[in-house]
Formats: sequence, C-alpha cells, structure tokens
Amino acid sequence: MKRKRYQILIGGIMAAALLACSVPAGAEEAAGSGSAAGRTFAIVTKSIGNPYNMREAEGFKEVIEAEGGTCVVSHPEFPTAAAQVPILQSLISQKVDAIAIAANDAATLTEPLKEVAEAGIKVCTLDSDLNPASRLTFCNQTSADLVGQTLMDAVCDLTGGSGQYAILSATKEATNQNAWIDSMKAVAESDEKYADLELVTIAYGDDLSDKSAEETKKLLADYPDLKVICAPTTAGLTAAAKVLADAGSSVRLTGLGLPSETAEYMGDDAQHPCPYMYLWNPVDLGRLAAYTCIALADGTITGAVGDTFEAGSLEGSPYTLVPLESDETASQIIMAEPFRFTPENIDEWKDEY
Ligand code: RAM
Repeated sequence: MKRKRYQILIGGIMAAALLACSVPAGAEEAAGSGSAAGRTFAIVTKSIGNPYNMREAEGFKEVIEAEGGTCVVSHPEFPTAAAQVPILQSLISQKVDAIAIAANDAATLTEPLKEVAEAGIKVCTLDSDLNPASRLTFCNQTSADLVGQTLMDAVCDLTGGSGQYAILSATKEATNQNAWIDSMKAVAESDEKYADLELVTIAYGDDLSDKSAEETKKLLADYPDLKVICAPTTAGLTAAAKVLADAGSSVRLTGLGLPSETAEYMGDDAQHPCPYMYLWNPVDLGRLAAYTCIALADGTITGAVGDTFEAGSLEGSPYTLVPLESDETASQIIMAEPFRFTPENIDEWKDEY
C-alpha cells in the first residue's frame, strides 16, 4: 500500500471534471510499442465529480498510455446505471477492445453488457462488481469480508462497545457498498462483543455531497443518542465530516475516506469528528484495471480462476485470479487490504490521493 513512488500528485480535478463524458486520449499514443499498442481501452467510472473516481481514471489512463494504447475515460453525469448505459453504447460504436467499469447497478447493466460482449469487447469490473455473467473478472480493491470486519471493529471501538450507530452509504444499488454493509451485519451477528450495538438506520447519500450532507443532518435530528456514523463511501464520509464539524457534534465518524478530502477533519474533538478511517490506493486500482484489460485483450488471461498476469510495478504483481466469495466459478483479483489513516499519518497521504 505504501508505495509513494508509484503514486502521482493529481491536480486539476475540476478541469478533468469539466471534460464530462468520453475523453479520448491523443491517438498518437496508439502508435507506441507497448503491449497495448494499436488497441483502445475504456474506463467507465461510477460518476463525475467524485475525486475517488478521478483518481481511478488517472491510474488507468497512465498505464494504458505508458503501454502504448489509446485510452477513453468516461465519467457518467450521475452515479446511476442509467447514466452508464449510453456510454456503453457509445463505446461499442467506437469499437474499443476492452472496458473496465465500476458498476452502479448490476441488474440494469445486464442487457447492455450482453451487447458489449457480442461486439467482442472484453469487460472487467473495478471497484463495484456486476453479475459474474456480465464480466470476465473483477478488480476488487479488497475483500468484502475484511472491509466488514474492519468497519464493525471501528464502530465497536468508537462507540465504546455499546449504543447507536448509523451507516451513511452511497446509492441503494451500489454492489460494493451493499457487499460491505452485508458483511458488517454478518460480523455484528457473529460475536457477543457487538451485541450492545444498535444499527439505527442505513441512509443513502448517493455519493453526492449535498444529498450526503442532508442525510447526515437528518441522522443528527432523528437520533439524538447517536454515537457513531460509519460511511463506507469517500463522498459520504467527506460530506458527513463537514456537517459534524460545522455542528460541533460529539458524534464520531469512521468509514472509507479519501485522505486528500478528509485530512482537515481528522482528530477527536468538536471540529475533528473522524478519529480514523480506512481506504486503499484508488490510483493503483485504476492501474490494476488497466493491466487487467490489456491482459484480457491480448489473450494472456480469459477471466478463469487460476489465470495469472503481470501488472508492471504494482506491488501484488504477478496477480492470480481467485474465486469470488459468492460464486466460486467466477473470478476476482484482490488488490490490497484496507489501510488505516489516523491524525498521525494523514499528512503523509493527503497529497497522494
Ligand atoms: C466512493 C465510491 C466508491 C467506493 C469508495 C470507498 O468514492 O462509492 O465506489 O469504493 O467510495
């Protein structure tokens, strides 16, 4: 995880956001001599305006272009599958070779992805998975079981072992957040030490700042005894941090947060509601998806469990495709373990991603 030499400072996020949908890289890179030469690769993120997604796309583009391919970056206008469908149709027309997609909703994307597959385009997911039949493999940032255990332990610690907590999630359909929440619930049931914790509600901020802030205010109003908010979404965690700090609230915050967005709220007093939080390197996740797409396009891997491929200087390279927890016949690639950010180490990371 701690590999600054591979991480890049990313400026101009707003400028990138203004580019909105498909942003083809210069065709000149296609003339390169790397393993992606002569091919076009696309990344479809969950939505524009979420810095996490921008970092994923940066990592993807960096690798594709370094390997001599042409890169198309597509950020849907809204974090919905409906906003991803026309992008997929456009990518079929553009005859791309492979697509990495962070799925907003598995069900809505099933039919459009059949058309993508029929067009001979290789598909992998990153960050948020699809039904296994809709993709060849999944670049999974970390195991869902580990996220559930880690976040439940954080809630237990920050509540002091008893009392009310709420989850502030992204969208209701997000397969990644839903997998993590299911895992948290399973962990909560698994051991007596969580028995005095009460999950009062799951709120959905849709990975939008304003909606996440409104949902946080509602949690504070509806649950005066609330002790902890756990936000397994970087967009939700940042919005909640600001609301709690502005209110001088004693509610503590944890979850999955982007260091650059949340550093100023880290600590344990009225203005600093987040004692610690977790994440992985989103730039590396984009890089991993790029190497996966290249390996799918050139036939190094087919998406079968047991396939292996090289991923440049990424820490886990060579990667092996392993079974999905929920369907052993389908594959995934696990990138990392959640890394804990604290007031003590956050300054090292806030300029990285
Ligand atoms: C948000 C997105 C993304 C998730 C991170 C933790 O930015 O919902 O899918 O992986 O949070």
